[in-house]
This record gives sequence, structure tokens and C-alpha cells, in this order.
Amino acid sequence: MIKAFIFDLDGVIVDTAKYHFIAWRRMANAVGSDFTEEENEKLKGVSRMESLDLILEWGGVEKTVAEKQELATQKNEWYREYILKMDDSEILEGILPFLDAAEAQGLKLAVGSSSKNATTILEQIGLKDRFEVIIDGNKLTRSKPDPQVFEMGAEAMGLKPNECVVFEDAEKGVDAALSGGFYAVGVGGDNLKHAHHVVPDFTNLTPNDILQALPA
Ligand code: B16
Ligand code: MG
Repeated sequence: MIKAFIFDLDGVIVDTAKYHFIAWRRMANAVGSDFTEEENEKLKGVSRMESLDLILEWGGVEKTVAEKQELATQKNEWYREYILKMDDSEILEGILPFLDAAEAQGLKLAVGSSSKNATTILEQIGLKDRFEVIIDGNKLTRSKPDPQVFEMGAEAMGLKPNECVVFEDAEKGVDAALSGGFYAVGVGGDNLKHAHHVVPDFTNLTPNDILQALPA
């Protein structure tokens, strides 16, 4: 029986990929390289340091460990300039009624995000107190597709993976949910077809639509 919904943050509740793109592109340009929107798509759900490694590799740029740390810090400062301006108008369509309905049905709500900025973003958009559990990148030692983020979320709620549905916009996030034994709902793209169910977004979506679409 499903007892909780665990939401990825970036790409499910808000669209921060556009801010990550601007900040990463600025960083790539600063080291004499560039970065495309197509490449940005591949970084969804990927941790900050792994994203940096990929961008440097794609640009053929080599840096020392200390230089990489500086670049990641600088990118995060640029990124935070954008997220500190966010407000509740950036909550994606359909999320608020979906959370209300899920709560009214007695489902527990959690966030499972790779982002170290997840709590800041949830505070900015006024949703921090809507979730019983928030697992963010600061608590993780392993990145998606490892299921650690969702396992920690389920454990903190006292639930088993097969009692939780994970909502994810990233292929690696769906992989993480499936490998941990969670129900996985893909939100958006064509690359999420391996999830138990896929929705385009949360517009007019109800918790019962999800519960009925999952395999028994
Ligand atoms: P930060 P999610 C992920 O969040 C993003 O999808 C990914 O693009 C980003 O690199 C990662 O967080 C780390 O973010 O630099 O803020 O720690 O989708 O797992 O909520
Ligand atoms: Mg995401």
C-alpha cells in the first residue's frame, strides 16, 4: 500500500535547470570553453562536482582538484544569485493542488534532491514546511542513480521503498528509484519510459490518477 510521495525538486517542483544552465555556461566561458542547452539536459539529477567534471571533459579543459573546487564554488555563487530571487510564482503548475490532495488523503510528503541548495529553494518558494522529510545533496555520499537519496527519505518516514512513489524528471533519478525498489513516476521527457508511469506534468493530476496507474 502506498503511504508516501517523494518528490525530486529541480525539474519536478520548480524549473531551476534554466538557472543551472546560465551559471554553468558562465563558468564554461570563464575557462575558455562553452556549454550547450543539450549538454545541460544531461546534467539533470547529477551532483555539482560530477556536473563540473563532465563540462570540463566536454570542453577538453583540464583543471587541478583545487581549481575545480574554486570553479564549483564560483558557479554556485552565480547560481544562488538566481535562486535567491525565486518566489512562489515559480512553483510548477498543478503542484500545489496535488500536494493538498495528497495530504488530505493522508499520504506523507517528502523531497529527495541531489541539490545542496534544495532547502534554500524550498524556503524561497514557501514550501519548506509542506514536507515531513527533506533529503538534499548535503546529506548524500552517493549520487543518483544510486538510490541513497530516496532510501534515506523512506527510512526517515519509517517506510519501506515499496510504500513510496518517487516523482522524477531525470533519467538517472528514475534509475535510482527503480534500483531502490520504489515506484517511479517520470515527469516530462521521452527518456523516462522505464518508469512505472509517466506524466507530462502535474496539471490537473490527482493522487488517485497516480495510484490507479501503478502496477499492483
Ligand atoms: P547543486 P534534483 C539536481 O537537483 C539538479 O537536477 C542538477 O542539475 C544539479 O547539478 C544537482 O541538483 C546539484 O545541485 O549544485 O544545487 O547542489 O533534480 O536532484 O532536485
Ligand atoms: Mg530533477
